[in-house]
Amino acid sequence: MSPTKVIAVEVPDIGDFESVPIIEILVAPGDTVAVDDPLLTLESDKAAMDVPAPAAGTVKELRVKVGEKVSQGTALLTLLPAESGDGEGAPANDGPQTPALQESPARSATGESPGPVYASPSIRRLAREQDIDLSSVTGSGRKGRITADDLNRGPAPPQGAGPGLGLDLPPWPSVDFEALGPVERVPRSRIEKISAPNLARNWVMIPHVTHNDEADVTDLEAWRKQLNQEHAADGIKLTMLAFLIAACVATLKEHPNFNSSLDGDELVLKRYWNVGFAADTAGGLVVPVIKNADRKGLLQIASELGELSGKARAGKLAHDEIKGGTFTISSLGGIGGTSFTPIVNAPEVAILGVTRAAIKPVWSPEESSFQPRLILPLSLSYDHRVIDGAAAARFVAHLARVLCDLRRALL
Ligand code: CAO
Repeated sequence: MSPTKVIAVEVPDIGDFESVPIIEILVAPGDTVAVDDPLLTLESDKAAMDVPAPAAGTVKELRVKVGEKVSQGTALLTLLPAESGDGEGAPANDGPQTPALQESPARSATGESPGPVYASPSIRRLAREQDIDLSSVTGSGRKGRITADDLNRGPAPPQGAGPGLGLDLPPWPSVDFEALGPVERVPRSRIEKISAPNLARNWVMIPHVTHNDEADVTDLEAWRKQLNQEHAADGIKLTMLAFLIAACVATLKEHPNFNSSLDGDELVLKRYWNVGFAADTAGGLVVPVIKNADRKGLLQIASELGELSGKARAGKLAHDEIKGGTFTISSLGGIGGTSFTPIVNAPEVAILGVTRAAIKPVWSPEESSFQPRLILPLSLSYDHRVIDGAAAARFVAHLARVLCDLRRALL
């Protein structure tokens, strides 16, 4: 039996970067680690990167300190590999090990105080994106380290929370799918991992009601087509969504509670109108925001819609472009449907769902006959803590009137 050999873990290839500071050391001598467990975190000016353990074992000696600058090949620590089953301690390739780097998304400077929270920069960034206070999350990792699963579980219930405070749900069903038949396991995208817990929180925390109505958009659609012909050379396509944004802003101004947020015992009425729109991308659902939509004409809204949708599909939206919304529109009209229940995008209090417009017979008292009209279904979900049913019905009726005749938006 050969003696157990120690692995010297070095900084792997970190691209063009030199002298990158160590911002966090996640292990101490004596700690046991599994293969791929993060050992320490480096931060370049572009990204934070976790250096994972190349093998399972016990940390023997740290050779660096937090703040020290390192480059490719710098010795970081030594690792005593776990004994293998046949008693041979070391893996075949003992000697210096340069594990593949696990890149974390860029860490933005927020001045977060270190405190007792033990989490990597990538987890801190996820928490910021999901507006989760890390100090309220119980870490299940080594030494209470917070993992992505802990974030998804959400805050720990308050101490002493009894029935009525916690949800007290039975565990999620555990099924051995593979035993039942062939399956394929597909990793969830980063966007899906962020949006899923947010959607679950909003659905659970907000008492949702959805109000359905219809708008006659026959004249609007004729005007849209005419405008698109006139502006064909400009490369701007006026979509129904652009008109919906303008009409929603006009309606929100008349119904300020729909452009608000709950803040404890106060309702914050916002005097700015930033309208988000749900965009379906290969990576998942994102909501870019048209800022100050009240100050923009239809052509500018249409042009920004095109630009933000393109960026959304390319996964290139900046953080600022998905922040600050005051109301959201989710349009499935290009795909189909007659109604649905969109989930309110907290801390907003209402969201408009739009499905496919269709020609329907509408009774005309003037003509004493049914007329073919283009009817657009509208589904408004709202937070019933802030908005009551009558207010929602008035809001959507107002919106339908504006869509029927956009001149009303100027009133
Ligand atoms: N009724 C009938 N037709 C409609 C329509 C409606 N309500 N809305 C759009 N259309 C038509 C358009 O006229 C267009 O037809 P043409 O190509 O013949 O002109 C076609 O559908 C496609 O429209 P578009 O995609 O160019 O424009 P859009 O503004 O409707 O959509 C966007 C843009 C980003 C909203 C869309 O691409 C998208 O991602 N939709 C999905 C949003 C989503 O997933 N929501 C659910 C989230 S869960 O709440």
